[in-house]
Amino acid sequence: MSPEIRQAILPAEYGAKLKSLSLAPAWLKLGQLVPAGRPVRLAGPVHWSYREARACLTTASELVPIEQAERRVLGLANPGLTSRLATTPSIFGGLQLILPGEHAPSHRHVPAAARLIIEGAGAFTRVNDKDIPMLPGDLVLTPPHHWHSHHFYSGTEPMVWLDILDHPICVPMETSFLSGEQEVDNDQRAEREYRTDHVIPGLAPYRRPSQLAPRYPIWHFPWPKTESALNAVAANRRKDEPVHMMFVNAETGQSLLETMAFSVLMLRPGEEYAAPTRSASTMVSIIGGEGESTVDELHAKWEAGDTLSCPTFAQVVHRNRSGTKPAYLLLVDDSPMQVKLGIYSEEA
Ligand code: 1HN
Repeated sequence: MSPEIRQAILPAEYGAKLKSLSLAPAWLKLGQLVPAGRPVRLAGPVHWSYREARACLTTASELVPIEQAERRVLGLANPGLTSRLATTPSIFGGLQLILPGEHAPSHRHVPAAARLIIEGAGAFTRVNDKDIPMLPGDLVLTPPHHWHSHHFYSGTEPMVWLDILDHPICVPMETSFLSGEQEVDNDQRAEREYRTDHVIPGLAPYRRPSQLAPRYPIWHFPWPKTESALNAVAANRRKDEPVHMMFVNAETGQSLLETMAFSVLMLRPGEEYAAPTRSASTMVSIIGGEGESTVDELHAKWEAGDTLSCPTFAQVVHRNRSGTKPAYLLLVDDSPMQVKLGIYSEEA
């Protein structure tokens, strides 16, 4: 029976009575809440050209003083997701620009964040009390409730990076706020005491068995190290084995953030990679190279700085169009959260 017919048989005064008691006939919504066979998808596959977005960022820097904006960010707003500012159903991507001499003041909040640097040099992100240099391709974490500010110490050209946040999940959960000065997370105090740099993989600062491992032991993943690791792995891989490496928490082996996983895909010259069809949504940022992707009905040619939104269950193929140069893609997906919720699935 169609929802309209089911609706029609409800007497009007009964409907009014339910409403007055804050009750709702869920049987009218079942088709929307749990549609047969596959989910309702509002998020579309989308491609954002960095060249076009960059021009709009320049205009923003002329129109909006940093003091007014606090963060001068153009959100990658998926046109299907009208009720929230989001790139995929769970992930926000935004392009942030700061000019030489500017700084974005310190704040902290519930949503977890990370940044992928796209362009420029001379700026730092301060996470809690540590200055992290930002250079193209670097990945920098700001986990939940970590103080962060952005500072330009030297340099003459604007800096641009991709902000990556999970507020599309925190906002509908009604947990998102600036946590400011309040003491919200006791673990963090422990972290400040025990956190020290992990200089080489697998060699961690000593801690007694009674001490907890820091939840976020590494905040900075410089691109030169990532690139040389990918190139080293590629040298030992067969041509038909993808070069796909994920960033992991050095203490736990888990994803860097609770909600999002970060990985880098290297496409060797001419290589094509078909991603598994899965329940996770993915934001893809092109670190370097030139290529094209198919995401369901979207066909997009991309270059460095471009972003793609791959919705849940999308059919995704990435291809390096160069016959001589590698391409590198950062993939951010919500699989860790879906696994924790027990809802992650993929097709073989
Ligand atoms: C935020 O705090 C930053 O700290 C960037 O750089 C983008 C987008 C939405 C909400 C908070 C930042 C953001 C953001």
